[in-house]
Amino acid sequence: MNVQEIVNNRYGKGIAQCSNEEIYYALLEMTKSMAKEKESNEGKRKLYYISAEFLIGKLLSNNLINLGIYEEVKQVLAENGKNLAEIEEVEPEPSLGNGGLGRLAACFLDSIATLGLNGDGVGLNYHYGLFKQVFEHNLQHEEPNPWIEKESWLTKTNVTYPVQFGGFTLQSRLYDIDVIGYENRTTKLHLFDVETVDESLVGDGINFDKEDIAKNLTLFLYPDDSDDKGRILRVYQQYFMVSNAAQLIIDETLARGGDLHKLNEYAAIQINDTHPSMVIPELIRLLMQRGILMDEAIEIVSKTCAYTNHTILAEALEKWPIHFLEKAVPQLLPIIYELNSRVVRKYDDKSVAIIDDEKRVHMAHMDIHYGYSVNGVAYLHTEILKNTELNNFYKIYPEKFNNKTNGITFRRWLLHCNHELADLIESLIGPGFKKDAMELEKLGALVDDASVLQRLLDVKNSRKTELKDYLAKTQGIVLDDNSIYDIQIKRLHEYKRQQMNALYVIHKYFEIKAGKKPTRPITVIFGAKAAPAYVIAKDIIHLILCLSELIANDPEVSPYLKVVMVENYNVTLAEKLIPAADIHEQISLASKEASGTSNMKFMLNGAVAIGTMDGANVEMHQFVGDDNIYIFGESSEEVIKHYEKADYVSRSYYENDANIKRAVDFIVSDEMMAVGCRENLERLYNELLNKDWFMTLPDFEDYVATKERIYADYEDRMAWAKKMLINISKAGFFSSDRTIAQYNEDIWHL
Ligand code: 26Q
Repeated sequence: MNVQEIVNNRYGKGIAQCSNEEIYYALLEMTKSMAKEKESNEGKRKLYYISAEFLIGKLLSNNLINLGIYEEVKQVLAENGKNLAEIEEVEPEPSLGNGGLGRLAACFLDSIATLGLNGDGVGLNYHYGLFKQVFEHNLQHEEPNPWIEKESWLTKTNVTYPVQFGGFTLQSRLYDIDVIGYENRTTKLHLFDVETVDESLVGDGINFDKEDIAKNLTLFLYPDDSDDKGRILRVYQQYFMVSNAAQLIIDETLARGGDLHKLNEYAAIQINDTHPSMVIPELIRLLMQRGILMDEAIEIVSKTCAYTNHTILAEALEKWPIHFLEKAVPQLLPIIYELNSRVVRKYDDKSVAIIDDEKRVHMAHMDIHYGYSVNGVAYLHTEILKNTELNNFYKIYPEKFNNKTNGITFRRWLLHCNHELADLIESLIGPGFKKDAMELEKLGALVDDASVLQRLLDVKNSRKTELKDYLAKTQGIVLDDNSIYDIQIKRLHEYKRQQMNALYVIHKYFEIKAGKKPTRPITVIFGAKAAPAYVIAKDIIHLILCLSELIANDPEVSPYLKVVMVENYNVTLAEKLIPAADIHEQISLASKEASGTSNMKFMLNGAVAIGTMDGANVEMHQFVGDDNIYIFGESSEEVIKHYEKADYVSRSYYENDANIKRAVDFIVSDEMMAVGCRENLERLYNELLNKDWFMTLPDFEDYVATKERIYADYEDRMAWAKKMLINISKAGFFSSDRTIAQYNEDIWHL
């Protein structure tokens, strides 16, 4: 059925007579029924990608593109005076993830479907997702972000399982979302929920009664990116997720005529960070319930599960106090004790034990001992895991360790978010790059063609204007599209060093005051949510918002420098910001950013990076060379040495460098106090002066010098356009199709 027919059936009128809402729901219905026709799951071994987060973003346009009917639908709507872009606005964005790890899972599902692999995602159906960020008085506040409407991408199934907790049992309900691959098949995202959840539990902001698990279990995604404020509710959520996953896997295996003694031939489980790690003891428990002896159950599960690590920050590695598990999931403890004692008997090394002296269960340790693969998410990250962070495990199991450099889906991050650029590329090298991202290399032959470079600049300019219009309309933000757009968008964390970017803004403010005006105005754009309990992260947001206000009100500086922080940064905003960027900031402290994935999205959209030798920046640098990426700062080896020797003293940088002192002091100046809160600003000032755990100050001067260089280089527009084109031409490696093909080749063997 086509749009016209569906609209007619639903509303008894024509498209032209419908509201955008009505058309949206008609398109939703049409897309869901088209997805059904394409359903297929073939092959013996099936992948289950278990993840606490799937940051899928809006689905309508992407699904239309992948079904190959985007242009046709757009045309029909236009003939009836309707604009598809406006209809897209009607769709709520599901915020089922914190950041990189969740968005990666979503890109992976797109690639799994596109490559026609036999694999599904399994996660939780959080009713309010992550919080919605609002700014008041230059501070972040959190509100619930409801996204589930009467009609949505969710399809209620009749699959339901009992999940037993200490003292009570909950009955689950499975909801499915179709994942439509590009001109290919569909796969499923399975989201489990409980029907007893009570949304009225949520009161002021995102506060709710933490006691009543039956009523609160799937209300929110735990909003913590890497600060282990481990709460028992999160244990309940995790166990609920993996017990459902394990029951589903066993059911599907048996339904396909499989033999549980050979479960590993029917299933591969990818454990996305340690959040789903309890699937290991749970699956062992369920196999034993079905008559398999413990030795064999452990062996089967160890051949089924593979673990991906996404961070080396020690504080982000999950360690659950035994008494949490005793309360929430007592039935797992005998198994976890047994898994631990087997390790302890075999290896006389406390550092590889599953349970430590403080009676905490190290989830990653369980994954490494009882899984068959451990992977990092970029070359450097995997090397650090092998040689430093997990070295004791690497010595035991060298064959388990492997690297899978992250990737992004080019459908969403080019074809969907940047039609103009995709069209330009197609006109230059044909449509082949849509299926095979490596074909972008063909652009390399055109880097000296002035007319091509001019068209590339034209596309960028039009995207900058589009962003300007969008932010004016949606957030009341006024941009100057003749300025340089310099963008940093990612979760707020000290290791990502938004504070260094803010210190640069202060530095520039002083330079402008002193008469050193930039050739062209600069717009520094931030987007970031801070975990609600992460105090310093919230102080950094406060600093940025205060700077934004202060500079906007200073007529001496505002014509040359503007600071913007977009509210409620999410996938939808990323899709508008990334195509409009001239420069992107990838300035984490070397060794701390496992990979980064926005770096790849910017590169693909023709922005140039300023960055440290960290995460996937290292591989980007290797592909594009020194002339096309701006690298600065200490190396990961140097940084790791500072930590080993504990020799970093931030105050000495402050005392010996006038620029640093001037910038840091400004945080607590009278001018700042006039727009900000003393408590927040002083706390941040003291943090930088007395601790600065992520070493902002040692990299500062190099950062400033590199920024000056990149802004100067921007003025040679043709030379800059060449850098843009080279970045795009080398982005093919970062397609998640490549990443997923490697997972399948080396780990899953589907
Ligand atoms: C841990 C304990 C308790 C509660 C929450 C958490 C928690 C939640 C989310 C810990 C970590 C996360 C998310 C981590 C994350 O997004 N990591 C990013 O993963 C990307 C995909 O691999 C990488 O590109 C980024 O470098 C990495 O920061």
